[in-house]
Amino acid sequence: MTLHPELLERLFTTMVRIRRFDEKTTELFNAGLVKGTAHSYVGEEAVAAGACANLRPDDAIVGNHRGHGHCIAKGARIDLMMAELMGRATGYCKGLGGSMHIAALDLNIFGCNGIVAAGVPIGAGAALASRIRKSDRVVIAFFGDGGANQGVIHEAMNITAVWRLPLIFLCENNQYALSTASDRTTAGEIAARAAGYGIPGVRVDGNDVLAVYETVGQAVERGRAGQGPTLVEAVTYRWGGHSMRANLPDYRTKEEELEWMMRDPIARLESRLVEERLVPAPRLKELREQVEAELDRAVAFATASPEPTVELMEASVYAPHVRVSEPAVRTGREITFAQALNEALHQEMRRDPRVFVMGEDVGLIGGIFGVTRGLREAFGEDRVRDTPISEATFLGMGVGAAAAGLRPVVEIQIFDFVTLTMDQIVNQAAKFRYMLGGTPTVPLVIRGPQGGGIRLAAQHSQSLEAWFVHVPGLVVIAPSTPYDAKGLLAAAIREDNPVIFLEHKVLYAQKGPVPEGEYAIPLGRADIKRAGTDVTVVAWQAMVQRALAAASDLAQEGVSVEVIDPRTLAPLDEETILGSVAKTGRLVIAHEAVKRGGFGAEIAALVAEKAIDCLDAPIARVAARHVPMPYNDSLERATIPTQQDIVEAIRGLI
Ligand SMILES: Cc1ncc(C[n+]2csc(CCOP(=O)(O)OP(=O)(O)O)c2C)c(N)n1
Ligand SMILES: [Mg+2]
Repeated sequence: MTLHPELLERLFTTMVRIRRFDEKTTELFNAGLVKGTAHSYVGEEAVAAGACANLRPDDAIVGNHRGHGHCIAKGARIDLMMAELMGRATGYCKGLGGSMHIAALDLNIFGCNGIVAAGVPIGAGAALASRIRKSDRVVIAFFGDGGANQGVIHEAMNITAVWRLPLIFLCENNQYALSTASDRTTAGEIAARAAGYGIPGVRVDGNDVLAVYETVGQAVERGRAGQGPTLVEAVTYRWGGHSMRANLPDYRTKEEELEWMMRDPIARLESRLVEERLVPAPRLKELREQVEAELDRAVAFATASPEPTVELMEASVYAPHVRVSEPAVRTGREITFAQALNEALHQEMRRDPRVFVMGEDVGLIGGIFGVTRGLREAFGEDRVRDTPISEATFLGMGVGAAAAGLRPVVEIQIFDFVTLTMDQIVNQAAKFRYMLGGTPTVPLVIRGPQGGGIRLAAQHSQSLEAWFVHVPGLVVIAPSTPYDAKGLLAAAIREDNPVIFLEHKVLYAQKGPVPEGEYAIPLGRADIKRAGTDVTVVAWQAMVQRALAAASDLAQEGVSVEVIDPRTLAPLDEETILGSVAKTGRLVIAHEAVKRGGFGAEIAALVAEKAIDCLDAPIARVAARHVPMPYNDSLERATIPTQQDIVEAIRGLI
């Protein structure tokens, strides 16, 4: 290895910058200027400094909670970092993220993370984006020895090995996860786990910056050459406590701490540089002084910076919604709901080369309900990817690929499996833009079938929309007709926010008129499926048809029912619902999900808050019984609301 003085100075300066930044952060935390918590990287500087010295500006990293060093080593400005730690509007995340969420997409820092190991799938997604774009960019994903025991790391090693993605798994083994020593939780050697996935796994002295530099350098070369991922385990030690906040009983001995402080990575490099006359001592002193001055400026900048406003905060949750308009003509051939979705996917993949599809069995067979049929033949395997059964990870890869500028459409084969992906949806996708100060976009569509009616029992039949509308940052779409399905899926793919796109299994085979050409339907625009004057029924997905059938029945008795399909639940077209209730004075809400805590409660509350004076009768909700979906068919029929249930609810109000 040739050691240019310039590289040696850079490694030295980076480590000193990291150390001094975190020493200063501890001081500021104790003084009450840095709040919440922060995790010091002191003692581990050689890992990030050595690893990131191999990267180009267009390469990416993802960090974890102990991420200051990762960001600094990748080139983050310490004044903007310090401002973030003080919660200021000038910080990297405008004070919305704090220590655990620092990111800078312009530097290809895809974010530190408050959820242990969650950044790794995101890093794998950035590596996938690199592959799809046919670039030689690589990604380093940092995680700890504790993080190494998360399932997503194993899933990610598998999928990146199969797809030969340019990801370096960089485990910083500081031998503890919070208070728990790694030998109490971890079987075998972490680096050895790579062998199970057929990829190189290397253990390196994490306090030797040159060893880290060289080892990661080889992994980077492998990644650039298209040879796939590498796992590097860098053994190191944090000098301080787990976090600046944690004030915990002792769990390490003083002797052990002192022993590791003797292996100080900065002192080690410094003495080698001086002894081997690689960099003169006065030059190192000068570099230290430069860091000190830079740090003083950073603290002064942060202290003088303004606090973020409530307006900034509220404007940071969603990117502006896609701007499209409802087509003038809704007529066309009769095709099924599944075919309509399929047309939208073909249309959008043709329109925009950034769109790609991944999920279980979506490629070769075109999905178990046929929604992605023909896409692989039309667009190739690079853009239509059959994944392993690793929902958490391939969904997280969707988040990473979306943040990297692609537009992934991820299929959840049956929507009940979304439970396995909740961290990536709720903590990552939904909050990515916000935590990063309201600028990045996450154009990710998460689609799949929910609902019952085909005897698939309790784990394949739930209606889960209420979970997602509760989370700021998500768009939730739930179409009921083939026409809506095509136009809304097109809009979802063009949308810059993460979208939960719920399809109903029993609707897949239903036919309806669908225009042949390209079109997209605006989000947050309800559709009046039938106009009426006596009672408003708000229903979505499979309940729309039942509500329409109930309306026809009641029309024969002279009762005029208006059926409103919100089509998108978040954003919700409140105006159309309130306008209708103002006209009819009566409201029934029908959904297939269980009643308690269902989205119907939200609509009822909306009308109670904003239009109670218009109501001539109590609000009625028609929803599933409070049971998991049974297998037995007559019990399933007894669980899901029927046309008759809706008729009776309406009759009860008039
Ligand atoms: C999923 C999850 N579980 C638990 C925590 C709480 N927690 C934060 S850091 C940490 C220890 C992590 O250990 P390790 O991955 O080794 O990283 P280190 O702190 O040692 O750098 C724990 C338990 C969390 N933030 N996320
Ligand atoms: Mg650890």
